[in-house]
Amino acid sequence: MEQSLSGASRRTFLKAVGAGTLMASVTGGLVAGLGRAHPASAATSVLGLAATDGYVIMPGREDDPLYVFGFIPVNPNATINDLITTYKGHSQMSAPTLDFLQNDDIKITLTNLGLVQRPDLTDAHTIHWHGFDIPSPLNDGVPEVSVAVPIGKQLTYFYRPHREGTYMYHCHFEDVEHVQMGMTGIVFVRPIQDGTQIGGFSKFAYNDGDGSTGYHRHFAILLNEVWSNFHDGDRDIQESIATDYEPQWFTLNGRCYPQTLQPNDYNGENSGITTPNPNYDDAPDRSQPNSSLVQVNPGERVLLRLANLGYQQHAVQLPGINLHVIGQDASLLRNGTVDTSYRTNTLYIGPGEARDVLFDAPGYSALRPSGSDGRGPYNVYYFKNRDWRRLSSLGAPGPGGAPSGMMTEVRVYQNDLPDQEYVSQTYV
Ligand SMILES: [Cu+2]
Repeated sequence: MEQSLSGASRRTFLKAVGAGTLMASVTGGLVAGLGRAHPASAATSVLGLAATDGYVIMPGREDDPLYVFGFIPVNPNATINDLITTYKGHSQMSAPTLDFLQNDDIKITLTNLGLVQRPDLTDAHTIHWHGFDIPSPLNDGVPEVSVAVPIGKQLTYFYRPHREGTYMYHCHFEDVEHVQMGMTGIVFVRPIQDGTQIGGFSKFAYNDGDGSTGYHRHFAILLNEVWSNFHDGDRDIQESIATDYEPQWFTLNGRCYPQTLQPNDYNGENSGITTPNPNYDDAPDRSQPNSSLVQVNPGERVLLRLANLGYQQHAVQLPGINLHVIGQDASLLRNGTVDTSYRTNTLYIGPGEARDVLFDAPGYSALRPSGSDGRGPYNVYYFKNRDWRRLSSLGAPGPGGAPSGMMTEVRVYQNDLPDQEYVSQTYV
């Protein structure tokens, strides 16, 4: 019997993507494994991702969208035929942010839909959780030592992450190509300490025991570069030489400023995750659905979950606000009892690296509103690359001229924002 792409199922996925909702029964307790005790699963998350191609908009390429590969969220129970009919050629960049709780059972069914633009290219795809130090090889997504998913096939990956922190995921099949083509996203694991009250917080980046990694709001931001040669070459059946890498665009969550400020568009309705649109299409704002806008209340503690899946190091700054780096590559910066976290105004983050960064939002100054949006007046602080060349696109000038590139805004509002229901929630 065929199963349809029901809205309810898609909603279930999107809840896990954005809201981190626990979706199954709680069992708790400990189970003894083979000679080693592991915590039992707290809950089970069942997700679907589909791999296919599509197009995105970059500055200067508004009339000539850029060819990409990517992961899109789909109903994990839908048939392969239904998924191909609905989603083939409708990819997105960047991939959905995945939010899980430590020790959850996680099942992600990956379906390879094939490529519309390149039917001759019969590449398989995988899901690789980058930075997990104790993966099971079968579920690690490295095709040379495991399996990959051919066109028209599905594979369900299984995980039970025992270590909290911010990671990233990407396709590992012909990875230099597929990663650059857009098959990249952030995955993070919330600590089991979440939900307890420590130091005035109930949400934490790590199991710190003292509340030092507590936060009020968190935002997942994927840093990347985009090199047109690779994308145009794949579109036109031309080989690209990776050592010639010279990216034109520098992106946050697959967008250049000021597109980074546009709200999340998980569902085509600009309304977060509540009304999923089964007719997911490749309109520009939907093929780049992940906002980087950071909206906060005065005095709140904010966690930035940063990952870099480009091929170059980046130095980012948030002028006017001190950055407190408390996590690096999914590890709490604490050596025994020694606090190795650090405060900086310039954060360096290399390819394949992740950082967890806390900052305290300043107060709101009514004397100097920077702007106003649907939430009222705000003061703005710029989260941006330090290199002016990465604040431009195709040679166009950066801020002050034609702002572009790797930049977004932290908006501190005069009026109260409601509590965050899921990571990177935008309020319009
Ligand atoms: Cu791939």
